[in-house]
Amino acid sequence: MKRLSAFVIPFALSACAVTPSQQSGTQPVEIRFAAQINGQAFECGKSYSGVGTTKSSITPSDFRLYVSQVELLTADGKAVPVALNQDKTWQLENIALLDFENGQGPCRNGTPATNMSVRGSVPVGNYSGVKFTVGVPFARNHGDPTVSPAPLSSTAMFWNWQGGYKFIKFDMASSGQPAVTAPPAAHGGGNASGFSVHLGSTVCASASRTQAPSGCQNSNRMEIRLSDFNPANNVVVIDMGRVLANSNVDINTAGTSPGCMSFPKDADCPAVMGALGLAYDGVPAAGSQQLISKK
Ligand SMILES: [Cu+2]
Repeated sequence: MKRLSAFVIPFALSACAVTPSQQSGTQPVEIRFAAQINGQAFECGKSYSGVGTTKSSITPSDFRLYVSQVELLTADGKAVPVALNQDKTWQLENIALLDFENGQGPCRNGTPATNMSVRGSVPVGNYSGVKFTVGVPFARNHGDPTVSPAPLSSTAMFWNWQGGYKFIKFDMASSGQPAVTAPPAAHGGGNASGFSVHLGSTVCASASRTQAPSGCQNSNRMEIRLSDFNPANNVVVIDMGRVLANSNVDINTAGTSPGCMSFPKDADCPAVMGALGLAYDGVPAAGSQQLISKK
């Protein structure tokens, strides 16, 4: 009987002309992301004019971020998780790293590989929107990157056990703060020159920077929901120029991290955190987040 079944099974499969994904009732989905500065495509080392309150010219040197808990929305608003392809490079569990820098020019501290989409599958169905979080879930946010699987193995994207990962890492030089090689910030910011936007959890309760916390006062995760979004036709736009619109990127408040690295009591942060739609130093954001839209 065993020998017979070994012949029967392949025969049965070949007679049935469905693909493996149809058999399991799922369909593949790819959600594409485009990084921009005020509507222009992001490129390492390119100069962008008219940024911030001083209409500064900026030159970016890094742009990476984590997204997680990606879900598609049905017409009646139900959120259906996207099962991410576990590719051992960019996607782990429900977490994906988007990487828009290619290691060229001023992005030399980055990586040659880039990643501009999230890939996975959903149950067969009709979807009309997308929902995701910018950030790493708490349960995965305070581990050790040197022993974590990719994409949580990036030490460049990590502060320390206490703070966890940088959810967003955007670095740049500006007219007023040209790129110079400086030692990393005390907060572990890295690329400590120019004006940076590093988003992550802050005021995390643990005995020291090298111990995982029980929780964080400011989780600083961004919840994004885009309706009328069809992955086949639409792209998620991530525009740092819009986040910097009300910031003076030509100066840095003395004694604080370059730009805004989410930490409390940094005068460079209210305009940035507000544009991310996040409360800062106990003050709620005045409006909704400006970073993410669709086209
Ligand atoms: Cu890269």
